[in-house]
Amino acid sequence: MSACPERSRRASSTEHPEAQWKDEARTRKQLTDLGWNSFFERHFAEHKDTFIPARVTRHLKHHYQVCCEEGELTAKISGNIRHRAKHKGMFPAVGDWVAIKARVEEGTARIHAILPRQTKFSRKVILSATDEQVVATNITTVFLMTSVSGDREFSLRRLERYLTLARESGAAPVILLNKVDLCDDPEHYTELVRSVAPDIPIHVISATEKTGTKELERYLGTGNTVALLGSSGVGKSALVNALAGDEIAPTGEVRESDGAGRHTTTHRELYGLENGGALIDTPGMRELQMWSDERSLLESFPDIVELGERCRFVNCHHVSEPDCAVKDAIDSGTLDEARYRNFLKIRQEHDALVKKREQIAKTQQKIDNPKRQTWRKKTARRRR
Ligand SMILES: Nc1nc2c(ncn2[C@@H]2O[C@H](COP(=O)(O)OP(=O)(O)O)[C@@H](O)[C@H]2O)c(=O)[nH]1
Ligand SMILES: [Mg+2]
Ligand SMILES: [Zn+2]
Repeated sequence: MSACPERSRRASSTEHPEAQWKDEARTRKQLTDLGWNSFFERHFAEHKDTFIPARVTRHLKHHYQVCCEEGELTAKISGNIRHRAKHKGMFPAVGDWVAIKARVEEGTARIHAILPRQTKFSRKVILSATDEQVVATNITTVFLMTSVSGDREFSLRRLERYLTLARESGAAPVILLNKVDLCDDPEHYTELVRSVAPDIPIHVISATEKTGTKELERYLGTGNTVALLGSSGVGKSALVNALAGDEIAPTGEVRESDGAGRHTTTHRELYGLENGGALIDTPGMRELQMWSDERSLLESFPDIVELGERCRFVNCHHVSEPDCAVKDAIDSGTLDEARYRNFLKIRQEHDALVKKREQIAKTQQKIDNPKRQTWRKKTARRRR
């Protein structure tokens, strides 16, 4: 199944004006179903005379798949985008609305511009301290999925990380506890999750049995884009299929040996739904690292922030300072030590990233301001 709800390319209807009008109304609805709105319409105005709008549904190694009113096309980026891109985040990502030039007969297109993103979910690129990888854009809701089939697939710490990133994205997070059919005590897991995310909606579901999935429809529908995130094997693709009512996403059998799912989803993909709205399926992100600002970090740990207000020092790091309310809470058992350690770890990553960014900014400043540098060189010489 293709990402476009309307799979076939639009047949030519130019010979019949009335038919064309109907066609246009339908295709416009198609784009709206897929998330097109007045925000994008406004930003598309400058491209309107030359290009048509499309949404990126897949990102493969050397090309993109886009969905437009002409159907689904294979697209490449223009030299202009390539040359102007200063970092990875400036390339198109799944979920982006783009301005394209279409060659419908060939089934191809060229992407000439990326419209501003309403929201974006990103993570740090492994091995690159400052480059961000944009996982999905223009999403309204993030389904953070975990499985309750056993402790191996369930991790509160991982959930905290995903939550921090989700908050940063601008989309609303929703937590899904999947595989309830394999769980004796779902209430136990719900309580655990509620303790770290008291303000986030939690749904207990089974993607394969379709229990609890009906309630998820409220997050879908015309104009909405939901991204599914979570470790490999928790059932993201199975949920795509349950919500689409069709086997559109490949799912993996769980390995007998360690209970982990095979990596059947190898790339991110956006699926348009029959009743409007879109779902973005993603592969598991094994080494999820942080790309976030401090605000979202603190929002994910409101209990620690609150405790921190009672520390003796305003700038207490909650590590070795005297009269630290956070350390006291750990000693008295009111704050979970594992949660505290996770907080420290995420904060450390965050601090390292900030440092690295500052260094790069400094270097960039020197490059941008060569005059000052010559002056510096001169003064250095004079000193000698
Ligand atoms: N028993 C049970 N198995 C599930 C459920 N959801 C997914 N699975 C199975 O878990 C495995 C991994 O699912 P998949 O959707 O590929 O996970 P993904 O990697 O997150 O996309 C597959 O064998 C699914 O059939 C569920 O609610 N109950
Ligand atoms: Mg999958
Ligand atoms: Zn403290």
